Amino acid sequence: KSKVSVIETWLRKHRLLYVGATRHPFIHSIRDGSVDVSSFKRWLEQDYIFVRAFVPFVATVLLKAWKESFDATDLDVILSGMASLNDEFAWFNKEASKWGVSLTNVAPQKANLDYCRFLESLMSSEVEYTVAITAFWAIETVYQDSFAHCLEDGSNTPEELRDTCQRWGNDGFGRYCHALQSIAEHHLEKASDDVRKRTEAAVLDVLEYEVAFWNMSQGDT
Ligand code: HMH
Repeated sequence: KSKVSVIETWLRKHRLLYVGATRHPFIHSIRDGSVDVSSFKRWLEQDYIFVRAFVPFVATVLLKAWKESFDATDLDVILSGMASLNDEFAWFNKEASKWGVSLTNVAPQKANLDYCRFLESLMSSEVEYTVAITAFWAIETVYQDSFAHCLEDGSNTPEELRDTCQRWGNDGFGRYCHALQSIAEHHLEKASDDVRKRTEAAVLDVLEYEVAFWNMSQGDT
């Protein structure tokens, strides 16, 4: 008999919130081509700031994997994620010049500051590896699921936005998210009820911060 995974159970239980984070009106507007250019530019500027804060978070996940996991593949998968963040900065700079956006001196908006502060709380050495790696999976998966939706058959994503959607919506990024999910699931299976509860709460926090981030991009902060 096949047992439903911990993560699958949570995704079913919190379906509405997950759909809210991955099928947001901003994503729909990209997919149907009605996206407002100023919203897209705001998203680009703000996401650059977020990704700058995401790097040290991923570094702490890597550190915890090294200390707490006996499986060497954890480290490999997280390291590959860090390597792609390096490419991502080159991409942000290229994309910013394409849209005539300057990435220096952008003021982070409230939803972004709140999300970055949450990331910072997860960087604490008190936060267990299971909590951190699962939050990491959730953060990456929201973008993967959202942007892959904009590339599906029947989507009407404008040509100039396809590069952005490809960045997170491509199959390789999808496989990477699945690898993160397997790692997270493996640790959740072994975790205490207390750690599991706190991990579930962190995943819900991620989903809520992601919704607020999309809202901010559309200008309704
Ligand atoms: C807000 N969530 C946000 N930005 C991102 N770049 C990702 C997730 C994926 O890395």
